[in-house]
Amino acid sequence: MAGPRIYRIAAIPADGVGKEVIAAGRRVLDALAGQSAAGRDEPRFGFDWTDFPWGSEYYAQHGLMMDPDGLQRLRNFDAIYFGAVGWENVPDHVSLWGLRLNITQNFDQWANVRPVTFLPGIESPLRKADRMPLDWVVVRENSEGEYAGLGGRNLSGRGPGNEVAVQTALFTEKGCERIIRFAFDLARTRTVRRVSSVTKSNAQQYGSVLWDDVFHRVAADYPDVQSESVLVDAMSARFVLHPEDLSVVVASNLFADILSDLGSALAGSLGLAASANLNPERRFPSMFEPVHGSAPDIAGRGICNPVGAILSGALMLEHLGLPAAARRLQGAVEAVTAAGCTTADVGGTADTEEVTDAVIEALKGCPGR
Ligand code: GGG
Repeated sequence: MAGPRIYRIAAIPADGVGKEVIAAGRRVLDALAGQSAAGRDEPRFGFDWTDFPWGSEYYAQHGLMMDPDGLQRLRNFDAIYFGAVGWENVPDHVSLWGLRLNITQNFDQWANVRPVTFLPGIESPLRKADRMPLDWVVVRENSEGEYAGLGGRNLSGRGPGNEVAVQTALFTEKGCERIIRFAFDLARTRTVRRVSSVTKSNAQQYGSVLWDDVFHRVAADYPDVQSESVLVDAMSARFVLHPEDLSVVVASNLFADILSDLGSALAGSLGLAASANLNPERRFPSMFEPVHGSAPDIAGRGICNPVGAILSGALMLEHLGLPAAARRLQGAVEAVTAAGCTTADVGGTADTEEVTDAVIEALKGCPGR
């Protein structure tokens, strides 16, 4: 009998609760792999983890968020499992650009997929969530837009109060087209085939209008998928008032970042939200991380919500070609939240370890569907 397929995963817990949730997610993924067996509807598999100590503590010792040759060291992994970045000893823009954006941009992880999932047993601030199924995906352009990193600060030599800063958003036809096509392709896999594109093209007459033009051109190639263009302010209201209309929401880097946080909060907590930073061409490893940040207020206390990291693990399984295992993991998480085993951010009394143990236990009763 052939041995299990071993996936090489780079683990970068980084800062704050990132360390706790990545440890939790790894325990769950290893338990799931341990259950994989011939006879299930997937091959046997396992994980070979390599830890990288990068982050703000590493910065305190080395003056860098990651090794200078870090990207080369990550290059040949099957995937990256990432925690969270940001701590008080490093300015946020230094830690973000030095680690998370260093990886997403240099590995051309241009599609950031952020499902908004309403889990059973989790209270949503939306009354509608009790009456109807809600479920949509935010697709974030992850390589350019407002995160292109173009601009500068100057003229401070003129004296106090005279400095200027320019921050330029970059919209390329190629960048717009690839993320918009990705969104339409994703919509074709969903029950409701609809793509909502979000811009601010009344005020942003260059970048947003180019995006809209590309969107309308690409939409013509997908006559089987409904499409609409919505301003970001209107879409914020739609998230709250008519979320049942949403299936795939595609937007630029900044708008989708903000909208996906809103979506996670509407689903109950940022601690629940999973994400995948994909290089769809697979020229580079893709990176899977919870949407939440390092949460310094609760870090180190063993009470953070591991669900976002665990469900990011499910997205990683899908990417690795293990959809049955991903479904089993999703089912186990749903069983645990439905049973009321949840952390304080969603009103529960369980700690990180108890939720993690409960997911591992639930896996035993969750067949691949
Ligand atoms: N796990 C997500 C994370 O670490 N986020 C930190 C953060 O500040 N992100 C801002 C961004 O990527 O736009």
